[in-house]
Amino acid sequence: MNLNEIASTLDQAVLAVNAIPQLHLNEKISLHEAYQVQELGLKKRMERGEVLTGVKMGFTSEAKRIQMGLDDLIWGGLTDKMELANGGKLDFPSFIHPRVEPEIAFLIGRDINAPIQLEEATKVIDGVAVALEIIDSRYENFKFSLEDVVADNCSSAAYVLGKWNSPTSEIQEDVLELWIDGELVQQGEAKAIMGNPYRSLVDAIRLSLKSGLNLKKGQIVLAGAATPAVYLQAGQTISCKSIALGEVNMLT
Ligand code: OOG
Ligand code: MG
Repeated sequence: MNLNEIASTLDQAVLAVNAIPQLHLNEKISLHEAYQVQELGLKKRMERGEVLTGVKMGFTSEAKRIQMGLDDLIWGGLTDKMELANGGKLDFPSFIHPRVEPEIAFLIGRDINAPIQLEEATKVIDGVAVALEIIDSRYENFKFSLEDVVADNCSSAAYVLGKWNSPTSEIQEDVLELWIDGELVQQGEAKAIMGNPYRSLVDAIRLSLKSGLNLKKGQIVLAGAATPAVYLQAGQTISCKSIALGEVNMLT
């Protein structure tokens, strides 16, 4: 298969809500090619009218790297079709085997044209919020190599944003809690994300610029989960809560 055929196969898996075998079992592609497949896949979404709303970072915490057995930072694209309103209901049948992660989101405050330093991070954002990320690998059994998951747009499927807080909110000592049906199922420190979640923002900017993607005012960055992801079932109430940032909810 050429790269566009791989992108089509993954795109079809999304549309048909049907998992496919891992690519690397049959086909070796490089990490660079995997990002090209990701871009081709995002292009197909744009051709259907979806609009890029930002980027998500993956494997930014030890907890996630251990859960998935992979060791490198990854990033993928988010679109407006993936956004669910706070308190909204996920269309569960349109996902293959969704998992949820408690996350931190940043709202980009100005058009980005150059990499930034960690000290500048709060200056380029307009807000910070708790978020829920729903990931849904297009591969059977949610198993993949690094190249596989990058080609699959890093399992991106949906996200829910909480209320934006001031960019200067004190998040360094914050703890993110994931609640399902009134039960605390995961909790992780914000600083489990690269020692400081703002490092994830700095890297999101650096990596997306390298691929020719300039984040724009109003777009978002998801910093990556501080805890392992948890499988969802239909009929649940899900929340991500933090002392500093408030909470965000969804139903399945
Ligand atoms: C890949 C996406 C990882 C995160 O927050 O680390 C991710 C996956 O685990 O399927 O979203
Ligand atoms: Mg995530």
